[in-house]
Amino acid sequence: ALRLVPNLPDPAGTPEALDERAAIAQELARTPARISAKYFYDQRGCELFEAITRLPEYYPTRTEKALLIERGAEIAQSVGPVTSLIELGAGNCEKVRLLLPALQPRCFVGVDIAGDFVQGAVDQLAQEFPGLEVCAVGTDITAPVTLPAQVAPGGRLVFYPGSSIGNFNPSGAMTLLRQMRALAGQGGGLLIGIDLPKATAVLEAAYDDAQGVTAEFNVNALRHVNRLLGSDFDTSQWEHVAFFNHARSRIEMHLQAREALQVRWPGGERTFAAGERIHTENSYKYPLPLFMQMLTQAGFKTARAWTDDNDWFAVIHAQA
Ligand code: AVI
Repeated sequence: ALRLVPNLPDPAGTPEALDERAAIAQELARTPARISAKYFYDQRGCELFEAITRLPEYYPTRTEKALLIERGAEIAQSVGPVTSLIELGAGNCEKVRLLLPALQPRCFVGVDIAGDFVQGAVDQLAQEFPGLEVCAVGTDITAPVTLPAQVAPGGRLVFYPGSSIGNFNPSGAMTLLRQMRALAGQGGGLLIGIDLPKATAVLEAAYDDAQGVTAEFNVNALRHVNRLLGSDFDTSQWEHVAFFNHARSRIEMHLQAREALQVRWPGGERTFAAGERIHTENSYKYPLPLFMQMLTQAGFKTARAWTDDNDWFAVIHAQA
């Protein structure tokens, strides 16, 4: 197994870490305050997200996995021969296991902002699939991803499952789609999962589960920010809020102050009124025809989609 993790997280005190702290503080100081959804994913956040994917209310993961299993042969036929399979936001590399037997790539690259977490996952994958070259790249996928030199330019399939594209705003999603087309290169492709609009009650339950795992996932971002920024958020003062914004076709997650409070960090502070919110995440639900148009606009040549019987989720193969 090839071990390679460029762009490791910056130790505190480097210019990058200072920039990051300044960016977090700036977002906290605005009204409404924001915390980027990328701060969900510290070690505990990754574990909580895994727990979310197993919740009865959180339909996207199991619906997508069922599609990859049941339509796997058709998907593999549409995709054709693959040399390098590159998964963005690979996390625990669970879904790619469903594709590896049919696609038989020579090399698997797991890219994730949580570098250590994805390194562990690709190491595990290498043990399960002898002969598969693996590597982990710890980076924020919103910047163009630099692949290790060992990854051949031809025969690439970029895999972006889980409907994570929905966590970007539409213009950010378009930028990302263009970057993914560039990463796939001439003759390559993209296999992407997207969550589709559906009954509000189904959507809202998926983001506000009865066991409170999503609430804990949301609140955990405050602990992560406390470590990065040196802030003193008290998690018991914050409540999880999730709802579907129809006008924008997106689930919104917020943290709402249970009481009037103050948060301090080195070089800054702010007060929150009781009921004031910090916006932590959007999860856009694109109608399939609209998303197909976005793929065309991003320069993909053809696209084919597979959906489940309820039309809740789609897996799409687009040719770069
Ligand atoms: C990672 N992403 C696709 C998840 C979603 O459904 O938007 C993140 C998530 N947030 C709350 N639950 C899950």
